[in-house]
Amino acid sequence: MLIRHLDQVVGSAHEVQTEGWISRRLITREAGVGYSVNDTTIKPGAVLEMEYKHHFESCYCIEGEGELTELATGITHPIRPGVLYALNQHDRHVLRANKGTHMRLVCVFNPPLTGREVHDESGAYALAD
Ligand code: 9YT
Repeated sequence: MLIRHLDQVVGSAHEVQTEGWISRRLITREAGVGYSVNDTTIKPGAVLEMEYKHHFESCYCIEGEGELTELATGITHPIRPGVLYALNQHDRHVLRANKGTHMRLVCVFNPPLTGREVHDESGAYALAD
């Protein structure tokens, strides 16, 4: 069994900070369970365009508010605590956190992240070896 606390990840090599988000990778590929689990904070007012070409991702909102636009259809969904979205078709999307509030998401990736990924210019993460 694995037991982790966020405090062990904050400030470690498994915390990744970018302009728009901070991700704490609680479970990574090295755990050997086939998925990763991240506690991700989207910064207030951030607008992130992403397309996880090599991964499936589900995000469960636990704090804050924002919106998610599916770029294939233009449909926008409000995101608030209790909403889960699953990118089951590697959907290209734009995630926005409302101004004045961060948004906090629990994110699961398959295949699992190694712990250090940041987006490439297309909004994807490279596939680990
Ligand atoms: C929602 C989203 O994909 N944000 C970017 C960070 C990502 N969730 C991660 O690496 O944890």
